[in-house]
Amino acid sequence: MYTKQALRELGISGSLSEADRRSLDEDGFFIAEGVLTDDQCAAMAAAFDKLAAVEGDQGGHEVHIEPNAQRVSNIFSKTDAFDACLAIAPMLLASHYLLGEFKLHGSNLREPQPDGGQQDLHADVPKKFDDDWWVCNGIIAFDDITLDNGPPRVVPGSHKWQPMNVAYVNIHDWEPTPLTPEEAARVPADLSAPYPGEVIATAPKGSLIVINSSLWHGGTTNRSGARRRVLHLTYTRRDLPQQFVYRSAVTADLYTRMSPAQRFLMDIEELPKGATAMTQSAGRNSGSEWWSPPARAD
Ligand SMILES: O=C(O)CCC(=O)C(=O)O
Repeated sequence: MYTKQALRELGISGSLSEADRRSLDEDGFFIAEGVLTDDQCAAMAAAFDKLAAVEGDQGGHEVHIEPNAQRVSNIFSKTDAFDACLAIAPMLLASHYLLGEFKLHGSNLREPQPDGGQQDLHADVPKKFDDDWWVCNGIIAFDDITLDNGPPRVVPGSHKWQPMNVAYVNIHDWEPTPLTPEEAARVPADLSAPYPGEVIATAPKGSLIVINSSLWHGGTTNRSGARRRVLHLTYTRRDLPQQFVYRSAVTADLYTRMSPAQRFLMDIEELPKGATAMTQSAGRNSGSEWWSPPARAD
């Protein structure tokens, strides 16, 4: 199996629209409305609440717990309610365009809680050279994302700049190089402050916001307290590690309900030696801390 073949088997052929491709190239993001129906949004929002009620403040524990934002990870092992998100054409076509041969990277539900959700400006991943794209991030909205319920902010064009404030767990074998004076001047003194030229990304429920993960971006505060449930669905190149290793957590139900093409894209075609398609141990690919290296024992 290869990526183009998997997409074909999911009924997805052709390429990104010219406008979306241009936005992704120049701005580092685009918004596609209407990728889910209102009924699908309502069902996924209810499934979000059900998982959040079970996991509470431990939600996201397999990957990352974020104070003041409800998260849930490893969602496809827990429910089939979000399966339709795995077949959204602009998401898969954008990932193929940026990454070539790709696989699922992460699947994290996220909702900023009232007065919570503010994040420092960051890029999700490093890059070793211009246009070395590592991850494509899709924010799929089950509620309207408005100016005051914690919309994401993005800095158009910043995917072409140096990686900035990348979480330690995402750095892998990247070695930072010294910043040029021009690069150093771009780094804000206050990472939580509004950045010149930033865009607040609003979108009606059922929309997909595709972000090149090298773009400088971040969550903002949910000032109104209105619901803002989304799924962050991320894809990465096949040579890079997944954020959540589904192969080590696959359930019999997940394995059997995925088609061969979906198993390929989730990287659960070949299970570890001796494993059955039953729940394995936690799927996180590293025990290290999110923002900094683990403390040394000595
Ligand atoms: O959910 C959002 O609005 C953005 C969150 C984000 O950028 C992140 O978690 O890295």
